[in-house]
Amino acid sequence: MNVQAYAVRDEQRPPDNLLLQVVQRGLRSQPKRLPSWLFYDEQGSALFEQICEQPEYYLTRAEIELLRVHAADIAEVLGPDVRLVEYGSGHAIKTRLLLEHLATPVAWVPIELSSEALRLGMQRVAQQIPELPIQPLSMDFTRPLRLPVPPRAPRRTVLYFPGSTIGNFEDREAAQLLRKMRNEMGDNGGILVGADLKKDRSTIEAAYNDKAGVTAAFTLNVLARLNRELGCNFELGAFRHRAHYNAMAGRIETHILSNREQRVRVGRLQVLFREEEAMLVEYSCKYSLEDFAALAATAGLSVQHVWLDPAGTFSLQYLTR
Ligand code: AVJ
Repeated sequence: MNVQAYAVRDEQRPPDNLLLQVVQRGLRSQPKRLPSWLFYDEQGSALFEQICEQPEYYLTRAEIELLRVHAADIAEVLGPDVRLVEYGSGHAIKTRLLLEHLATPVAWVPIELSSEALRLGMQRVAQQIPELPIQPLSMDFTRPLRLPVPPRAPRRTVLYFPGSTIGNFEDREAAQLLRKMRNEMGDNGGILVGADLKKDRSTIEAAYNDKAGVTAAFTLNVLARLNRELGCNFELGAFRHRAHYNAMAGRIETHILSNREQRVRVGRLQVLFREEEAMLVEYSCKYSLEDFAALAATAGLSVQHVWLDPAGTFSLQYLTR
């Protein structure tokens, strides 16, 4: 494997008590909420890969289909000698569909919170393109990046942010993240970002309420994680998953509901949940093409190209200054 460092650079890892602080703050606020990056520990990342295989979760299939149809065209727009920096690389299944079409890529820089997912993704890409230098960063991509020195000068740096993960951020935070990315990509760079499109409620809600219950397990894994890492005593059977499409706001809102009144230990804090109290854990925003162009514009970016999957359910957008 052509990996720069043996140990993944563990960039500015937050102190261990940060998790407790973040969780306590979220559980003290009214209404209760938890940040959605909490989903992605090793088990959560594995559950997310399973979600992608559920018949109802159209996003991943649409994006892969999009890449199958348009990857050569996308690669032509990006040009040769690209350094590809990937935000939230996960198991990197889409990455190679893009990388295999790029002319003489300089390096792939996967950024991923779950080190196990990062390892698997790197293994997958290294197997397919053994000569490609890989410079992994194990960190939260919302934090400031210090990009590793590339093995040779790239013609441009492209930040690849697939999956519609940008939809997990409310517009203000999404714009802030895009502005950060705009700085990181440099003058000649670009952002290739996946954005799920608005469509009928039933299709969207089904994607976040699969029959097999994998999404519910993914959501409740957040509580299991807090039990594992913070010694909390969430009773998993006493909470349930709910994902509802707020058409006005254009987003899926995922909550964890308390089935009954109960108290949970979170560090030194005793947290009271009322019966049917809802705790927000995730937004997944859906966009019209106009919505997304407006969002990009607030970050000083313009949409250069938009590619859609054949069914028109999902978009991949190339943003530049
Ligand atoms: C990985 C953030 C794109 O919001 O659709 C899947 C995560 N949550 N099912 C999404 C997720 C519930 C997913 N992203």
